[in-house]
Amino acid sequence: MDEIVGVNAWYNIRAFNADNKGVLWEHNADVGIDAVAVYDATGDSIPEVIYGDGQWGNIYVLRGNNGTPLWSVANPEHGVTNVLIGEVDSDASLELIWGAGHSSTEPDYLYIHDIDSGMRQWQSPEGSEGGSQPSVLVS
Ligand SMILES: [Ca+2]
Ligand SMILES: [Ca+2]
Ligand SMILES: [Ca+2]
Repeated sequence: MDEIVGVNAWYNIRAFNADNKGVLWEHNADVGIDAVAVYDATGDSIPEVIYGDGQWGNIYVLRGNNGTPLWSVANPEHGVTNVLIGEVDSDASLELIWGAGHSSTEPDYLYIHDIDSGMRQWQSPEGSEGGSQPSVLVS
């Protein structure tokens, strides 16, 4: 069964059944939603829904088939520019990557979090402030 994930103006994520357009599940955010993406975060080929709070808060991972929260990571900066999950360092563990700080006057950062260890693996150095948003390429 295919699913469609939609974000409803800031506070609400809904997943729809792509066949009959019925609502599969719904998730209400606490602080507002800045970025949403769909990736497999657990390595089982079943997609999860990833979203980031609109202000200081967390990145959350929800089960794609029923919206159950799996885990979250604290975001040390303001807002989430974008979020993705990929294997970026060939260590056989997936990474969660997000950009933050774009919506504040403080510097912007790019964070890489190792999912298996639950530890932050990398953060972009100070001084990356500027108009351009961070970008990542994952092959
Ligand atoms: Ca999965
Ligand atoms: Ca990795
Ligand atoms: Ca890693």
